Amino acid sequence: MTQDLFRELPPELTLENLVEGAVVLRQFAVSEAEQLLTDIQQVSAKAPFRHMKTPGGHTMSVAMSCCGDQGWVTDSRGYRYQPEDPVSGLPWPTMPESLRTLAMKAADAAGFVGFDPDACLINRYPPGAKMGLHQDRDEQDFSHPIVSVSLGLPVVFQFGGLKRNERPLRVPLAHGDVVVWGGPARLRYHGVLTLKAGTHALTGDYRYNLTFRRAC
Ligand code: MD6
Ligand code: FE
Repeated sequence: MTQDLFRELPPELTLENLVEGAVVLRQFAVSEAEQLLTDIQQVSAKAPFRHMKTPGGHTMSVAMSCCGDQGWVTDSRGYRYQPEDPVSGLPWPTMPESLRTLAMKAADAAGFVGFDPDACLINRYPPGAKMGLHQDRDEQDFSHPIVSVSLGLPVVFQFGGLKRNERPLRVPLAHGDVVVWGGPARLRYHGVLTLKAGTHALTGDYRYNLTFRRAC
């Protein structure tokens, strides 16, 4: 009887505060990871991963896809959100329910109740790929948080200040870890260090990162 009771309890939730407004939910997405990865494959069948070009003309080492009402793009004209995939000219694939639900649950757990993302950017990192320090500032309203889900190979996340020159924290992120940030942390600089080669049972030699945003 007691055993049955315990079996019903949700897995322990660890809230790790990085700075005010930013938390890591360790292992939050582990039990749903296989479903998420299946749904990522479905999305990428319609909106294939591609290496976009920065406005400065550099090709990104990370391959990207998107789903939801809005997708994030970069090209010679700059960074922006738009409702259609520039490769196909079609609307971005619908955000799968598994992704949307996870993002809302994570935001709730972090204290950002009522988050309703309209964009999910899917980043695929091969070994050697990295993401330099940047701010997420292409969204209309910075009162909404961002939910970031790590799947597959681990990486070191850099979490800096509101100015680029502030020395960043180094936060190791593993499969299933979720970072949520908003409020006073919303415009902090962040990035990821170079992905080390490895093999993960579910993702092979890749790391995937999902970032959920409210773009409009
Ligand atoms: C990544 N993440 O983890 C890159 N941005 O692959 C981001 O750029 C990011 O994790 C905003 C909020 C959370 C993030
Ligand atoms: Fe970012």
